Amino acid sequence: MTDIVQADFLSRFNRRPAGIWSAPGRVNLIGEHTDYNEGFVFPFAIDRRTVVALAPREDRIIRVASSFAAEAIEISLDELIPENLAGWSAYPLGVAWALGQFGADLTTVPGFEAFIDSDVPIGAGLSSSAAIESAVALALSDVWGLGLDRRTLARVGQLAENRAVGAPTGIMDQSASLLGRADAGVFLDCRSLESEVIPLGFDAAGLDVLIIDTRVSHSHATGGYASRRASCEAGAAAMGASSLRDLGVDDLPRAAAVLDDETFRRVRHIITENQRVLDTVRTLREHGPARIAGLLDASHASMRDDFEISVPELDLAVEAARGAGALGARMTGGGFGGAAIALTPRALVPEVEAAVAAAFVARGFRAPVIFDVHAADGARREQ
Ligand code: GAF
Repeated sequence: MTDIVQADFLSRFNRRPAGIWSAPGRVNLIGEHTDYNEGFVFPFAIDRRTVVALAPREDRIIRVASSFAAEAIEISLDELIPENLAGWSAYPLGVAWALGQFGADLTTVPGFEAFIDSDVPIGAGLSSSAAIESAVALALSDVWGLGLDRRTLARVGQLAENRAVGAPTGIMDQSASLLGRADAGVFLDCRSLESEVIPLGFDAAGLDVLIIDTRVSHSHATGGYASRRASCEAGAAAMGASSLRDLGVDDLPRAAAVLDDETFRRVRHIITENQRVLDTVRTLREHGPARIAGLLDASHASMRDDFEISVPELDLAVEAARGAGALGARMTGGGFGGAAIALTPRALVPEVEAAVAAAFVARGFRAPVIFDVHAADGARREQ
């Protein structure tokens, strides 16, 4: 893809880029909606990437173009505030603005031109947005000579998403995209931002991670995502905690007594999901990847019944995959659409794919898109 992006940059801007950078999408193995509760997550970067070719200009103009939109967007650094940003360009331009909040002097840095291409599916819950943010953040940190570390670049991407895109999301997706490693997951403490790269061993165990993209579209800038976040904050406050991270399974009886039923179930999801992340990491280390399957199933049930962020298509994907031999399955990402993952013995992949496709036909749902992913390296400079 780097050759194509280089050629696209050349034909769009009539010159060669100064460099090419890339960043992957992510799958969250487990730990959903725990990031903004200062809890634990365990995602991995995937072998689908966003590539950005970029070159500084001699003036203060920014021009961004991409393979997924016809028009190039132009803006001056002097006008670069979240309120002026919209559409797809809010992701790269939001990052440029957010770097200004993390030390870049936007009154002196040069403008730039950028061309972006990606094979991370958009709207599938695989963090195509974080892939753009991470690639652009790394590129601009290099070109503007900022020397920011990856943990800070993740916060830059999150701030861009929160302020320029308007989605009140946590730090997980950008962290996975920037810190991922081949065949490994990123175990992240979202309070301290300490992270550990932990080998997954799926390939060696003969396991594939299947993505079942339901093609039910979702947006975290509207509706359910923000209301779940608000419930978590209300639940923590009612329990006298600064965040749900401070509560554990021992606090559940008191939570049941103090909270209304809906808030209690939201809180119970977060408390038990944090525990499941810790259990997944321990189980993986002690017993290998096949044994984490039950935790994936339990995570899905908790999101379906307690956090109520699943949809019928995701539930069906999980049930059909499990029925055809997947060891464990769960929806992944923020919910209300997007994709499920199914941890599947390689020999059973054709059966699982066929069973899921047939189940969708039988229920009259739009055909899902099914493919496998592998844990890949995080953001990097390509050229
Ligand atoms: C989305 C958000 F961007 C993440 O921060 C995280 O909250 C996730 O939903 C749910 O776990 O991907």
